[in-house]
Amino acid sequence: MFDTVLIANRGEIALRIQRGCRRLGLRCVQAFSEADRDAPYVRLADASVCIGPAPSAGSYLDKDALLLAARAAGAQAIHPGYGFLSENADFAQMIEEEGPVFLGPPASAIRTMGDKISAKRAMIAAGVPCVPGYEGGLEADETSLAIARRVGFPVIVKAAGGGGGRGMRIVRDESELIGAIAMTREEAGRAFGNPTVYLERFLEKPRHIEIQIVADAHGDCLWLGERDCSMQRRHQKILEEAPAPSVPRALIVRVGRRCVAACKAMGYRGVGTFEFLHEDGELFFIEMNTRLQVEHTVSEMVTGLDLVELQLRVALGEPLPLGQDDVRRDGHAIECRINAEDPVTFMPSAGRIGFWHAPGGPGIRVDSHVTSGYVVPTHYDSMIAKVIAHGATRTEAIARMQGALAELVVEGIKTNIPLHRNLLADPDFAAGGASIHFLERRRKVDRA
Ligand code: MV4
Repeated sequence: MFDTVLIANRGEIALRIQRGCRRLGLRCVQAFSEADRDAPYVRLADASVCIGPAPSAGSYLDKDALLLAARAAGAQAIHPGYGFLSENADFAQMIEEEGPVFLGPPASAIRTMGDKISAKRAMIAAGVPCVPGYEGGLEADETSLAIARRVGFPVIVKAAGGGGGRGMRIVRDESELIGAIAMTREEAGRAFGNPTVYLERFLEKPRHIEIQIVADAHGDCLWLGERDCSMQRRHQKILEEAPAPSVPRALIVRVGRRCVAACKAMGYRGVGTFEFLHEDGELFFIEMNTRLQVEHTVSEMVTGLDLVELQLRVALGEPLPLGQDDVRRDGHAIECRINAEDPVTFMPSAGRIGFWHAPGGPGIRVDSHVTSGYVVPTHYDSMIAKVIAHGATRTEAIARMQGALAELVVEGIKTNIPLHRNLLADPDFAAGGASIHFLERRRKVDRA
């Protein structure tokens, strides 16, 4: 079916995908922009091809350039990684029509999940619990006010074409609803080319819990446990862990099975993630991510599975090599995202890394493309490494992570390592189960 994969992404995930390809004896062709020409991982691939200039619009987001590169390099499959074109239904459809294999779900599934209203409807049909709300388009009028009253204030108005924290507005008072709908519609029309907005009950202090799934092309699908991604700032996750502290196993099992049902109903294939808010002992679906995620690593550490290998195998048409009863959950894993940024102002800190030393030892994994002398380009995401610690217990995973971060050296640029060290030493973090507001509220206390 395919023996060569074009990697249409950069940085640590490009290297991670190369490793998955090598595991299966697949050739990998690394696409790179002019800013990434000298990156060490480009040389580690079997072949490489320049796809355009540094700005992503002309390279990692250029659909035609990537398809041309795949054809020129003899790649019959394209892996989009995360970000960039990974959840672009038009790109997936172009690839489906042109012949190569898109290493993601069918374009139809990306499209359904890309529209947050159709996503929620699909979930309700499959019995996945959703945040109570109204799964239809709203106008800035009295009808919407009646709908919001029925749902109950406070509510949150969300753009159907948004997601990941873009295009939403909290409404606490009835008097503000119609104006909020008008403004969100206006912004959504400009940002996503779709002014449709919907509405949900606003949850005040939830945790962000997500469930990983993988599906093959033969109608089989597995849920691979949950992750807690509540440690975030401005919708950027900083630290993730698996399993989620003090979320009842029975709840995950029940909802995990419904996620599998939803995947089967839509003919899903590949890896995917169901995002939930967790409050008052319940899980409420908000969105689905139809890609391999940054934090897939913590699920790998506790299940012992290689998610990129599975992703490639199911795309090759192989049946899933294990059953639901074979999915393990051993110990606890934590991932710290190491970003090239100022730990206080969060401004990006690009430039040359002088000395780089990656930690190691029992239970430590580092996924990173950087080396001593590597130049962090200004054009892309600031994440330069992921440090993952695994232990028999959460306490052990934290202790191992602290050891790893004590050993990690990144000279020449600013990083958020001090923030991680500080967080790992915080007794409130150690207690586990903090809400999505924890990091931002804690910073305010620090500054006071
Ligand atoms: C919510 C919510 C509270 N109630 N929906 C933000 C990102 C997008 N995926 C959905 N988001 C939220 N939706 C209801 N009904 C709070 C958030 C939210 C959030 C969710 C997950 C992780 C971080 C967040 C930070 C702020 C708000």
